[in-house]
Order: sequence, then structure tokens, then C-alpha cells
Amino acid sequence: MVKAYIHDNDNSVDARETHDAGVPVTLERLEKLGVIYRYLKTQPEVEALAKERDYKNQDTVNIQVSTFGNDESLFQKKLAIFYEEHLHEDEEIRYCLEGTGYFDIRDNHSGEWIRCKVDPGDLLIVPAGIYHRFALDTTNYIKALRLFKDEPKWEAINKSQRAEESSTRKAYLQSIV
Ligand code: KMT
Ligand code: NI
Repeated sequence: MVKAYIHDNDNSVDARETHDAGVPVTLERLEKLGVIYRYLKTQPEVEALAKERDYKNQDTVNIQVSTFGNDESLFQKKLAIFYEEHLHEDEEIRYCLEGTGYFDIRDNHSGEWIRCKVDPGDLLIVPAGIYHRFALDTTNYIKALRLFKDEPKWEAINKSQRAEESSTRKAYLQSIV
């Protein structure tokens, strides 16, 4: 079951530590940002949800140092890319199959990061245009399903002028007022 709380913003500490500021966040607060949480036991249930929402593509990511040939510096580089604040131009689903990790969701009202700790079975529907990032935890392993609506929109757009000016970002901001 997902646990959500305010991130302490202490960037002097590794992203994989808990960064728990001690302020819990409810699923209702996440929903106001357009983020939907579900707990689904099996992959067929995820496939059914994806079909219902018109998803056409998916992949599985295995994030651990052995995936990168046990090259610690390459591994760190990949983690740094996932931890860059970014958005996508389409809604996307993330489903934790094995291991654990943190999805940080930007609360555009307060400016805070909301950290969502995911365990196996936890699923997040991430709306188009919301800023977010991903970190492993200190167990250094997650296997996750990433579901995408359309092939050309898999790209992560890092926080930037281009991201701010995209119609996706503007539509997202309209959706949360
Ligand atoms: C994303 O969109 O930020 C990601 O796909 C992160 C990796 S999924 C564990
Ligand atoms: Ni992303």
C-alpha cells in the first residue's frame, strides 16, 4: 500500500533515503492533483485497466545495478535522469511489480514535493503535464511496468521553458484550479 508524505527537500542527502518531512499526504490530496492511486494484485488487472483507458503500449523496467552491467557510475547516471523533474505529454501508468521505490509528485498549489513510496501491487495514474521524478530507495531495486497511451509521447520533458509552454502543461494547470 502506497505511503505518501511531504518530501523534506534536503538535497544534501541521497535521493534514496526516505526524506520524510513528517507530514502525511492523503490520497484525496493526490487526486486533487490528478494523480490516481490503485492497489492491484495481479498484472491481468492492470492490463484490464489499461485497456479501459485506451493504453496502447507498455514496457517493463528493471532498475538495479546489475541491469547496467554492475557499472556503478552508469547506474548513478540513470538514477539521476529519473530524478530530474519532468513531465510527459500523455497520461501514464506506473505499476510496481517487484521491489520498491519513490515517485515524487510536484504539488503545484503549495510547491511541495509529495513522495509516494510504492510496493508491489501499487499503481499510479500520472496525468499528462504534471511534474514528477522517480528515485529508488536504499534497497536499490524496482521492477515496474510502464504503460503509455501512444508511442510518440514516451519522452520525458525536463522542467524547462519548453515544458512550461507546452499545451499539455497548460491543460494540466487548468485541470487543477
Ligand atoms: C517516470 O516516468 O518518471 C518513470 O518512468 C520512472 C521510472 S518507472 C520506475
Ligand atoms: Ni516520468
